[in-house]
Amino acid sequence: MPIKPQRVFQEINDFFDADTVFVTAIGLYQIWSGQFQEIYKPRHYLICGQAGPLGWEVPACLGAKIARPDQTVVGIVGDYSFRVLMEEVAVACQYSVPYVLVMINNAYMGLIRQAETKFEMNYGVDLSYDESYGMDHVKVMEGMGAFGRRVTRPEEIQEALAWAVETSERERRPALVEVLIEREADAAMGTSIDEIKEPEPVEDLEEQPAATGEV
Ligand SMILES: Cc1ncc(C[n+]2csc(CCOP(=O)(O)OP(=O)(O)O)c2C)c(N)n1
Ligand SMILES: [Mg+2]
Repeated sequence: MPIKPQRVFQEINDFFDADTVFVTAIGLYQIWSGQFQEIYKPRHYLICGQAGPLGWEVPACLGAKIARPDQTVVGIVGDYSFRVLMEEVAVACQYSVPYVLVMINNAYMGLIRQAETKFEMNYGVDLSYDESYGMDHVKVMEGMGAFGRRVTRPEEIQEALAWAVETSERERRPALVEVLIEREADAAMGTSIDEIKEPEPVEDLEEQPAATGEV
């Protein structure tokens, strides 16, 4: 506690089978998804590509489920990406299209926050909330006729995923599992493979030779 993003994806890998179709768009949540998620079959990992249209996964889940009605469709969303096209959940309710959303909620536009650290800034990226302000994503889902559950403890994740799959299929509507994660977790990334920075020590990784920059 707070939950590390790695833990969420470990639970996702453990829970969903090889026939699950995953959809994701753009943000730290999507970079972690690309790094940590196990995908077994072609055309089972649907991404929006380099354009990075935030929020794309919410309507894309609709299309994926209509194309593959017998398979579980899971959208991996950020707290902000969800808000960009969340009204599409109401469309899924209207046309009885069930899917699961797993929200990686860091209460930040995390990708932008991480980029700002280079300039020692933390400006205009905060999405924090408490009882008196901010967005309650579970209530937003319920307000559109869908379902949601918030998870703050790692041991609750599996049960919440099972609840979301079962509820969404039974009720023919989307269900959200919102996981509150460590707010300022960074993703290991770089513009080329020898520039990747690990934000935290990697215990089981041997000391790597210094990058030479040669290709
Ligand atoms: C339509 C659109 N607006 C803005 C952006 C720029 N952008 C990329 S990621 C991001 C923040 C994403 O925040 P969140 O969904 O919470 O994901 P996190 O990085 O926190 O995991 C923004 C604003 C974009 N890619 N597309
Ligand atoms: Mg976020």
